[in-house]
Amino acid sequence: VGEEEKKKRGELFEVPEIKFTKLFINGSFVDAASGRTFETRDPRTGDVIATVAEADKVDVDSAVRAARDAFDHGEWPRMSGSERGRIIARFADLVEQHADELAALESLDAGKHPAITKAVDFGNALGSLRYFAGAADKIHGETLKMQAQFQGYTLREPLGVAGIIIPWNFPSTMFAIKVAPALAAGCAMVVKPAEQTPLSALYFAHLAKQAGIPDGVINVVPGFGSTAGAALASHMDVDMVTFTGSTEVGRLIMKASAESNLKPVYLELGGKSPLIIFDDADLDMAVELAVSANFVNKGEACVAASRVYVQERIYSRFEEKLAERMKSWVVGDPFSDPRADQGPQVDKVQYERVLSYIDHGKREGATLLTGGRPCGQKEKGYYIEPTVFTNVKEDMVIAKEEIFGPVMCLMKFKTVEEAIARANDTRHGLGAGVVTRDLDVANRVVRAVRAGVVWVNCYFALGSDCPFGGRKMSGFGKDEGMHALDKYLALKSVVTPLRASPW
Ligand code: TXE
Repeated sequence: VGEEEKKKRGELFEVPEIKFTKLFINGSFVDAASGRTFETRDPRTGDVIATVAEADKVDVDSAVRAARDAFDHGEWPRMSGSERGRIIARFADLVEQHADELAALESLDAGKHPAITKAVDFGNALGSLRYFAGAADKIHGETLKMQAQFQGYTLREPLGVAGIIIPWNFPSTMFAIKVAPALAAGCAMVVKPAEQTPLSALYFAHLAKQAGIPDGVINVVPGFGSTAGAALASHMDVDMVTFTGSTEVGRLIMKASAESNLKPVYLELGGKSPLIIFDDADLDMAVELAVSANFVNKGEACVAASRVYVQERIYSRFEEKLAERMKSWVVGDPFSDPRADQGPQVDKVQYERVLSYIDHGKREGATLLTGGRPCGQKEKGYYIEPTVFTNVKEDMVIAKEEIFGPVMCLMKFKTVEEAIARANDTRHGLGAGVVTRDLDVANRVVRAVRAGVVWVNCYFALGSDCPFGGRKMSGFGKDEGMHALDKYLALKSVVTPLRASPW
């Protein structure tokens, strides 16, 4: 099949032109006040893709001022919900019209596969924009009966200026699942994309303006965490912060809130999610789930099931099948090889971090079933072989800490009780999976496991109406679903006296 045919089939994407590299403040693309820029790199080669304006505290101040003004005096929070919904839906249509270009841009910046990015990342982003477009006119309070002489009602009002700090693993999805409910609620916002992947958020900002979202409602300030991110988290005029990223930075954000204006913060942090496979499972399906739950998006997924527990009786057969399956898993350049299942890690820091975990696993005495080495092409790019460790002990670092790369830890268990206890023996609580044909066993695990989402005979199944967010040190607060709106709304109780009634 020729290149033209592949393009038509959506299998080949062109490397896109970079159009937006400045900060987006109050409806305009502007340079940083300091004039400084930073480089964003192509993980396939390590080469510079573009230099991007670098926001620091001064620029964050300007962006917050613009958002404050749009919220305090602008039309967005005062508009009817249905009008806001109409504009958000238009924004979604524009994103859809530019999905090929956006998917290619995102893939270039983050080392993803453009066809998968278009289907999955943008599928989720569009789903979320459209879901919250539909929710914008369905935000209402309750009537309160109260006591004999009083009655009351609640108003759910837009909270104000939202600070949105997002990571680099699913930049577009993260942007949409936080920006869409904030828009529906009537908030104004400042978005700080990750320094590794600033490009798609800037493109989104341009489309938001075209869709008719008023100036100042969405501001985007690419820059580093310790400067731009920290300035947003500690800003006195920011009314809430929603953050997805590392546990360490989650802690810093709570601290910044405590030491500034006590703004509510919502944190979606790392995980070390268990996938429990019982001995009655469909073995082929179980292998496929374990593979996708660990190696999709090169393992850069907060809900990756990096602890796979397999019941004793099927353990060796599972191991054999898994090793066989991995032979056909392709690591390669997602732009030139449409068959590539796995691209490069997002940057050099993550690449080295994942490799150091792999070394740790080897030193701690775990056995390599597959992978375990870097596999860059011509010594370039941040590629790592999909790696499966067996003989993993619960107290090994690789079984405890989030690796955030293509590394699976395989472990054996005997009973349901043991599986549940080991699954819960972690500081994290983001996702969990159970594979079995026995409904009673599935239900026992579902009820007992402490996680934000539990998948039965599937994994990674998410959707715009499915609340997503963790427990324990995986954070708190939900993205997606109607609950997500609560983060961006203030609940006000209103009480009025009841005059003596004639009957
Ligand atoms: O995350 P950071 P990093 C985990 C994963 C990964 C590790 C480190 O284990 O290996 O974290 O990744 C901004 N104040 N996850 O270092 O630093 C930063 O600029 C305010 C899991 O890249 O947490 C970026 O926009 N903001 C995770 C965002 O925080 C700050 C996804 C995330 O970066 C800041 C990513 C500060 N002081 C990493 N410091 C998930 N839950 O999916 C940084 N930032």
